[in-house]
Amino acid sequence: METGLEDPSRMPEESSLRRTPQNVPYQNLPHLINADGQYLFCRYWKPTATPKALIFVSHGAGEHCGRYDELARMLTGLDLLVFAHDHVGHGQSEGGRMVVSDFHVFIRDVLQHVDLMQKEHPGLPVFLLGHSMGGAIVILTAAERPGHFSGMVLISPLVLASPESATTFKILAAKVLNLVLPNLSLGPIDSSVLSRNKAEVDVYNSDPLICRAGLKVCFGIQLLNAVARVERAVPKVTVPFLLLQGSADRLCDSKGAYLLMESAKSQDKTLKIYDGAYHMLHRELPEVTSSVFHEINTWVSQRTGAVAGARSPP
Ligand code: XP7
Repeated sequence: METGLEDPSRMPEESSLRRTPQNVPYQNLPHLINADGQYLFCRYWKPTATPKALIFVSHGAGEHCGRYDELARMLTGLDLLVFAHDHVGHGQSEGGRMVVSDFHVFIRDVLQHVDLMQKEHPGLPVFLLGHSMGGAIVILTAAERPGHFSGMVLISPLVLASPESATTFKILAAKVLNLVLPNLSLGPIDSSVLSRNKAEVDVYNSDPLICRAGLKVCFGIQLLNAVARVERAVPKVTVPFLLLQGSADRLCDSKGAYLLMESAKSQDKTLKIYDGAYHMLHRELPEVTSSVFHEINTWVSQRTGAVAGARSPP
């Protein structure tokens, strides 16, 4: 019997049924659908003038792209069109919280979003900005498309596993554990090591979109994969970059920043070390964070022909 129920034109729009982990329908939110059919929450910050360049913002583990609003607004003031999404398993995107089948999914999704934006804005140069795990994503994204990106800004990127979290023994133990207890929690990040700015630690501890649950073994394995891939990619990196690193960062050791600085083939590379600063340099003590904003502003302006310090009218 013909019921008509199989007819796709009679089906309700699928997106109207899909909701964020916070139960908001995606049809009310900017989103994209990745190659696995997962819905990713997107954000766009548009300059008032015609954009000079595009820049993708790649957030870190456990957090979400809404935390880059201030940085993004500074960049729109330089006439950049800023775009971002919450990586799979993060914020308002789908996927088990802090779970990814393979680290490359993050890179693949960034490239999908970049391709989409470049189709809408042909001819514009594209930059990448990433923090921590988001920095590893940016490095691997740039490495996958040699010559494609005009530059990358890295805020305490994940380049090497911290000596504390990844001793040879712990790596071996994690690989064995991953086979039997992939969902076992490795314990949460001690939020006091994120920043010396207590107000920023409080913001981190109270944001409902941040996943503060302990890192699962299977996600730890993907982070270790990322680190191994970054190490192999670094000698092939030619893209210009600005690298910002805190000397007292216990989550992403400054040794990683020095390795990147020494091994990358980029002609145009800049490293700035913040003495005594912790991990979230863009959310650190006011003197550090204002310098971070200033350095990014100057570096990007010089490479896009924008006027440093410019802000779009309120
Ligand atoms: C590992 C393992 C590795 C914000 C981030 C959060 C820090 C780091 C955090 C753990 C186990 C192998 C809020 C922790 C990965 C990168 C922060 C852990 C970003 N910034 N990190 O605003 O992305 O690394 F087995 Cl490599």
